[in-house]
Amino acid sequence: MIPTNGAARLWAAVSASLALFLMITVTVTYTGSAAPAAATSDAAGDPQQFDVALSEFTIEPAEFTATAGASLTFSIENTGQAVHDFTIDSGPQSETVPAGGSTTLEVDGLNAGEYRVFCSLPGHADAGMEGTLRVTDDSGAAPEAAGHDAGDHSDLTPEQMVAGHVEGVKAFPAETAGKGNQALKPTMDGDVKVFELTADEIEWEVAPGEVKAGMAYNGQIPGPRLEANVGDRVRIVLHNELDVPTAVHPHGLVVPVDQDGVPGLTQDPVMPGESFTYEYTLRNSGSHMYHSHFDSAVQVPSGLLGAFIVHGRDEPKVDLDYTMILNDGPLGYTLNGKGFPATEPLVVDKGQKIRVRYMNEGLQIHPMHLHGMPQRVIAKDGYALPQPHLEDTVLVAPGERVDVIIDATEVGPWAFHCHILNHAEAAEGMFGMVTALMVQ
Ligand SMILES: [Cu+2]
Repeated sequence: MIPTNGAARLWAAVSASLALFLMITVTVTYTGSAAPAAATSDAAGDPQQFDVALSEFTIEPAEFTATAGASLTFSIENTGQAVHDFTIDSGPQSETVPAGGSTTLEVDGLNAGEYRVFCSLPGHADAGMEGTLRVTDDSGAAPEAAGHDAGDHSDLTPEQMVAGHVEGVKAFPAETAGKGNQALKPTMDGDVKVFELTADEIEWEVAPGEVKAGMAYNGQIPGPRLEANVGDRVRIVLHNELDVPTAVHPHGLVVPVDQDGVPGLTQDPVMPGESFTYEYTLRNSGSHMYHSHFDSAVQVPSGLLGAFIVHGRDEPKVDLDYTMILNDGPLGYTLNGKGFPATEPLVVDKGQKIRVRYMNEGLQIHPMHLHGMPQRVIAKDGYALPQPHLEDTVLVAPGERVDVIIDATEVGPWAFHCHILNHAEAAEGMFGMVTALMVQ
């Protein structure tokens, strides 16, 4: 769905004010303020080793003390549920570490000083993943601040902050390569609807110029949207072109256990180069998903996920039926695989009705807040609620699907974003889980 010219004009007219709709959260920005020094010839050159544990949202320990000029080895373990890294203010940075993973960061000869250490993933430092590395010289002289105080939340001038915000909003919706969640038309084999899914590693442009390593079904993140009707017989043929094993789990669907896609429990893993065929009859309608169930804390946030919508009887009539898949991890904070300003606006006319099917494939919760109009919550996990109710902020936990109806009664460009604000905005402007509902 591409906004019309009218919508784009409407958007441009009020773009400058949109930035003010969201509370500004500030994050620390940093510059390389202390160049690594050559190791000195004294005892300071002895190697020093530190164990570091990363989790949501702490770095343990939060304080390190080292000697100037020494070779420092940080043995880093990610004990959390999300992807993290370990970054030192002067520039050295570990590779990103998946949940349960570990890595090592070697740093040679830092100058005496106080350095901020943190996780560089958007929002993680603000959420608490930061600490201090004190590097002292032999003289025991008090270290000079080499980085920035924890309380010094931005190097940006007010004008630079405004410029960043306006630039992002002006660029919205920004063009990027690749589009996920595209409807996949099945082929028919008799009465069976056949969907072919090929899993492979890809490069994915999350936001303009921001290309990240991901995993995808049919080259798109989220994977193609599967749609069928309750009572249909479907066949899902998975081809594994990844370098690692995988499998597909039909999340939310009631299927025979041997179709549940859990390697080791219900089937063998699908090895690189192999294929696997699932076939079942759709028994329950609603907003469901399919995703990898192998090394899933890596494969799902990396992109091996998609919507599986089963249409039933008595569905509400709407003008726009919009699937919004939430994700967090190696691709950052995304809506349908893209971060603001590359997210897609929802464009409707005044008086129209929208159904949003939220699906959370990430490892974190995301409270989705729409400005201007309430959201009528009609279904949870594909099951109709006996008593629909209104909310303006709809919490979607990992694995959950929540369906809402929005009556587009108020004209204008309405901010629509995750209300964990560091999933949506930084001092430099909005990013990640932000889009807009544009009512013309
Ligand atoms: Cu969020």
